[in-house]
Amino acid sequence: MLTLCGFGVSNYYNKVKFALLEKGIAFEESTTYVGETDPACSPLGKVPYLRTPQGPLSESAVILEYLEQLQPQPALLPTEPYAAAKVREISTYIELHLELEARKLYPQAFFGGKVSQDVIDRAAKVLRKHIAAFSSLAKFSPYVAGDTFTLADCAAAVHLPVISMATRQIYGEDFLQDLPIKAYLATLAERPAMQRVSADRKAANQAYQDWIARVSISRK
Ligand SMILES: N[C@@H](CCC(=O)N[C@@H](CS)C(=O)NCC(=O)O)C(=O)O
Repeated sequence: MLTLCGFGVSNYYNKVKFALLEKGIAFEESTTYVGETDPACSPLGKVPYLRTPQGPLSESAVILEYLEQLQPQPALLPTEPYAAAKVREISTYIELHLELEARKLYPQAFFGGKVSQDVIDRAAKVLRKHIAAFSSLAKFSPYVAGDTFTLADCAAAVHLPVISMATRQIYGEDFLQDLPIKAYLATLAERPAMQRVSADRKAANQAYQDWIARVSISRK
């Protein structure tokens, strides 16, 4: 049995959970917050990580590729090499060029912290450039890489809404507003796997807030 470690509010955790559910792979969940991770499983202390019968595995993109090889059907990657590479390209743009850049804003956008004006200004420039590049690749017809649901949708489903929220919060403008994100998310919301991820995320939110409160009290 596989065990997915992390917490249900994490976008990277939900990306892996979405893929597990779409593929119908049996798994257990182990709630593990940042700071409580096992260094033997996640050397950088990040979540999610997966415990497998053979050993642990970290990095969500790697985990998705593992799941695809572990159980090829239903396929979330095309078999044709170029088509598969295009799916990976879109996933990489979302995570490396959009999410990682937007993440610089999260402390202020979501966690009551402060980000310097310099970081905010620079992120705006970079995000606008990267979103334009992503827009030239993304299809939304109706899935992010074309007419078939793929691994890239597991990433897009969890990251794009957070990027919208962060830019709205910091700049007063949703930087993804020119993309058909609303219709795209509505299409994904018809999928039972997405419905489960969304419901579990809502349920996990209170436990996460309680954990944050406990941790901040114990640090005082
Ligand atoms: N590249 C990693 C990113 C995972 C990640 O950043 N997870 C966040 C939670 S959403 C985390 O663990 N943050 C704590 C940290 O970076 O130390 C992956 O794809 O798994």
